[in-house]
Amino acid sequence: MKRALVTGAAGFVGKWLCAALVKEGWTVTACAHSEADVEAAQLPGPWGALERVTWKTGDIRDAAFMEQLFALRPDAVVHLAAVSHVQHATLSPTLAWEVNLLASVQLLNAANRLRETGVVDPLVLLIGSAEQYGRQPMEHMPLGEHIAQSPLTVYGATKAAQEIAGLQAFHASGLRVIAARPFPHTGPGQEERFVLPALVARAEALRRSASGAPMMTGNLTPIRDFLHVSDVVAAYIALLHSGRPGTVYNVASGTGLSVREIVERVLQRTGVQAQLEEDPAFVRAVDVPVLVGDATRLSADTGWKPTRGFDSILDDLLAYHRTHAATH
Ligand code: A2R
Repeated sequence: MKRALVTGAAGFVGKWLCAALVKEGWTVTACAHSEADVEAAQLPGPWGALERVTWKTGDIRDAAFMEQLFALRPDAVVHLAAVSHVQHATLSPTLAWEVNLLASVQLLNAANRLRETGVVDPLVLLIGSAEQYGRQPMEHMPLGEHIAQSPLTVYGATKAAQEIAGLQAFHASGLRVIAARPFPHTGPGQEERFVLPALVARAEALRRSASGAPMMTGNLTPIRDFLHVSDVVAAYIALLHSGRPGTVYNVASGTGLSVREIVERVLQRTGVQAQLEEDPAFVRAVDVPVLVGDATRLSADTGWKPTRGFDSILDDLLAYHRTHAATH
């Protein structure tokens, strides 16, 4: 049985990933920021069972904590912990650089030291972001991994830097690092500060109030490529099995939808008719206009393919929102 260490395990993707790894027979050490995060993560949800996970809590910026985690000699590490929200990183850039880059460098160093013992040669899967590409012309869509990174946001820059640090460790010492660039993903359990759960909550509020009020939105023109979190987690596990160390992989559906189309589909699935109205409060000062990814490399190397279409993602979010809103 192989040992996996997952950082950021109590977060949105972490819960889905830990449950999927346990189901596959991995022994999972789940690293969370706080006890409160662990308690929240253990509430039942569609991500699956987390009873067989061993939790460790601490700050990944703390070198002693990192040593403690690597003393467990993981065969594979999936590094999810991050300041994951674009606006949060913009508002707290120093924190974002500390967590998304410096703590990752610390993790890579600890992995390297474990490798040097000759006991375990850990595989490190660094989770980056499509935001690393930044603003790209339409003719570059769908974006392949060969397109030069040009991050526009602090968040994208921290993730690009994390990837460079990871690949440098691979080139310099042979540490088995794989870098994933996931495009936007969503699903049950994602917080409502992220766009799709927020839109679903707003549409549901309109349905319940039957007020005929308009649907308030942010900028309707950006184009995004959305995946269900379960497909993203399947991609991460596929990379642990057959990804090539030293390689960067997009995790993407390859299909772009404008925010306008997305909002219209949300209203349609919710059963609400409403005018769309842009609210300056929801519009980001800096936003990447188009992000659509090409995951050919991931599919070729691992056989991965997304299984959930956009409407099925929405229906899942809606069902979760309805039961969750009813019980909270
Ligand atoms: O800060 P908290 O309590 O929300 O915990 C977050 C955790 N985290 C940390 N853990 C230990 N030490 C830190 N200094 C630290 N800072 C943050 O990482 C949270 O539980 C987790 C990230 O989960 P989410 O914010 O829910 O992100 P999500 O959507 O699961 O994304 C996973 C990865 C991230 O690297 C994203 O940047 C990427 O996928 O898209």
